[in-house]
Amino acid sequence: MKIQTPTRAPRRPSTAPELLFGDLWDYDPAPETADPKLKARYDLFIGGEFVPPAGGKYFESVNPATEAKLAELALGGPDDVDRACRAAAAAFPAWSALPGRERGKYLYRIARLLQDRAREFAVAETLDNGKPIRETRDFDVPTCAAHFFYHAGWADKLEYVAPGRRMEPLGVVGQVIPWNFPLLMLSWKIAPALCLGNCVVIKPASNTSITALKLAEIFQDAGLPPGVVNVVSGPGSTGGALMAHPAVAKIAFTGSTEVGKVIMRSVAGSDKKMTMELGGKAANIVFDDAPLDQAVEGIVNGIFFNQGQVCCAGSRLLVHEPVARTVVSKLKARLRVLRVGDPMDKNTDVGAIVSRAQLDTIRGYLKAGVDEGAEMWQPPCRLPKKGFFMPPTIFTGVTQSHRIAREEIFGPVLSILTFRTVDEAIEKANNTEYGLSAGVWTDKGSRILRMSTELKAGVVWANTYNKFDPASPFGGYKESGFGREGGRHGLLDYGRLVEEGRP
Ligand code: TAP
Repeated sequence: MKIQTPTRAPRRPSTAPELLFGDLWDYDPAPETADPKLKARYDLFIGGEFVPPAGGKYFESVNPATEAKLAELALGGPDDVDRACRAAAAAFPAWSALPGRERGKYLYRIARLLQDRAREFAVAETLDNGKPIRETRDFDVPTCAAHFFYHAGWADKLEYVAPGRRMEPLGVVGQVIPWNFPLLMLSWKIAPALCLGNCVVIKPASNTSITALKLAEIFQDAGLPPGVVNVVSGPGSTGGALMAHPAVAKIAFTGSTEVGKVIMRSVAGSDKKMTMELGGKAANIVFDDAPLDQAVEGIVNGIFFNQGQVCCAGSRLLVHEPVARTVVSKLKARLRVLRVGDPMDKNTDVGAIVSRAQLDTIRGYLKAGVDEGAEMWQPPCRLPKKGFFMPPTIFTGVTQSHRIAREEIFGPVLSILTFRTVDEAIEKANNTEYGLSAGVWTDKGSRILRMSTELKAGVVWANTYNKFDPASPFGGYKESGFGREGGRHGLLDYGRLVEEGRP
């Protein structure tokens, strides 16, 4: 009998984000073909049912890689927000009275059902957002499920969130999320809220609402009681109406610092509890004793993962002067082999920018960088004729006063600065109004300890970048926000602490 041997090399185990780039030996140009099962029209999800918006209006969701219409989404307004908040308030007494272990079963079921439909959700997320299928398949969808699993595990152990004290749910939680990780941001918000017994009204970003509404189908299939989670799609003003709604006891917002401030001003004086996950301008710091090839992979992952549309992106590279030339030259060689293009091709490293407006913003920053005297470099690459694409871009000769070194670009653009001493690296890294994350590349453990103490950043990665885990709290300093998401600390933000034996 003839024994058939596989002709292709076996696939490397792929655990994004560290394997996102340059699996050239594994090249297979076939695009992902799983059916995303999109509906032509998505209604609002209120009280456990899909319902049309009060105003009867719909808006289009567009595939940023082709500019083709994907679906029509309900344009929710203040009346819909009110309906959703009432549904959540009505569901709260029974949901919060359930024993934690019963709530945990729902979270577990949601995670399992998402795993069952993982491929479909990955394709839908890639079509809606433009991020490479490899990222949605290996990172966004599994990490979203992991957050539901993690919080399912906490639900019957809530007495250990704050030992000696009891956690009470807050009531109706109003949540607004951005477009860069639509499913993942949703899981960071909904899973801890439900775990503690709160009910949720969430507004996804208008550019990327499809997977939130698809997940509502899973909430139905999981038998989640009506009103426990409500999804209201719509523009920013709908988010504003949700944040200000009198039934909302807690606001959880992820988005830009600018909009975060608008929301804080709008609810000033109320007793709403708040968490704000806002912008960033992280320093990724490479010392001369770092393993340079590994550091270059970390730099690439830090700024080109998700086209740089990442709040904690390592958008400022601070490189030690003795190795600056070597690092820049290795980086350029690496960027020459990144694949930019069709996000549905599993070999694509850099997909589409989420919208034309965001592409224009990024282009504006490229112009500002050149106008202010920095030197721009892009690898040669052919971009698709349609869609919103931007080649990976680096700037050298950047000073701290340049806009590209100070402002959040939210695109695949790296600003490179140099330093001579550890003190100078710390001073430059902290010289920003933001404080969400940082990266340090060095062989010295003592230096890592010092840097992680002195860097004013919520997360400091050492000899790695963009590593996430549901057990690890995430959040900012300064204008990057306040409150934490993930881990035990994230749960603390979704409840009220009550001393044992007291009302
Ligand atoms: P934003 O423009 O701030 O939008 C975020 C969300 O707020 C969207 O759903 C948006 O709706 C809504 N919104 C807009 N105006 C509002 C208002 N006045 N009141 C209430 N909601 C309003 O941010 P973005 O462009 O989607 O996302 C990028 C930003 O998010 C970056 O600054 C990034 O750093 C930040 N981000 C932070 C984190 C963490 S964890 N810190 C994580 C991811 C992203 P529309 O979509 O309809 O405009």
